[in-house]
Amino acid sequence: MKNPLPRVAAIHDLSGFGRCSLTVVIPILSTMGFEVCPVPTAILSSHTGIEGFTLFDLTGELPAFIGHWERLGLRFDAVYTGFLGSVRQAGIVRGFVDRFKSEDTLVVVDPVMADHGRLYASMPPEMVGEMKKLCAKAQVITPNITEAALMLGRPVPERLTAAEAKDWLKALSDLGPAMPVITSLPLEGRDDVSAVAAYNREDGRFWLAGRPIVPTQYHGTGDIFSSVLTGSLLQGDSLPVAVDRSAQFVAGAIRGTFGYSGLGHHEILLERALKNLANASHSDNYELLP
Ligand code: PXL
Repeated sequence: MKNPLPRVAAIHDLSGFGRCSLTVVIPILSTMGFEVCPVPTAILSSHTGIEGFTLFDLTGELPAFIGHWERLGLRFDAVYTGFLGSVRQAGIVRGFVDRFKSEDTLVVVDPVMADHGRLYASMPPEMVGEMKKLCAKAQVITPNITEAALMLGRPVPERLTAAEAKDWLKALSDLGPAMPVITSLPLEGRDDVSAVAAYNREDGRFWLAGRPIVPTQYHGTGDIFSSVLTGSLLQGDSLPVAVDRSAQFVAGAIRGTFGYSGLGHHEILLERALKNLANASHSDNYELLP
């Protein structure tokens, strides 16, 4: 019998504190109605933005872990990858995609490496080339502007015009994925908006979604965005609706947190927003990129 619940292989780290990666991927995709099968890439005491974090790399365990899944004959409706524990792991994850994907499998790669112009603390520079190769296997990729710049070998821009944003999206699509999405896009003339731009190579259309900027930064918002995007596409939403729902949910989670005093940057109150994802699809705020 066909699995009544679509199944997602989620290849991310498990960070004990600071909501990000598997601690947001699993609740979001479960709430949206999917079975999540995690492939933990590393175990951390917290995300790498908190000083003193510990990291136990699980690269050595993955071949046996994946081998068991192969013997079980598992199949996935989506493979969704994020933070990797080592450069060598990137090759193993590419092998995973090749072995477990079928014609209908949605492959989403979030090339988690960097933000605000810098690689994360645990990331060697060689990860950039490895992530590029992994992105080539995806239909959808979700770099932030820093990750996009690193993969394209371009400087991180202060501002991008709409025409430049289209050029960046096309260049990312040339790496392989038919649907590149760039988050944290500093779009000229939209200083007050946290913008996300997307391109669908299949129909040649470019999309823009965004929400008013809240003057704060929370860790894990990229993981929240990409998880909702994956779930939304699996539910059958179009690319602009999926991008807009994701931007809307992230903005709601940020606003639901920002009003409280005394919370740190790693404490986005995901659980207060989660139930909104159980509602029927709702999107009202995307536009064509001019
Ligand atoms: O949110 C991306 C992310 C995922 N996993 C780990 C991280 C980060 C960002 O800092 O450190 C371990």
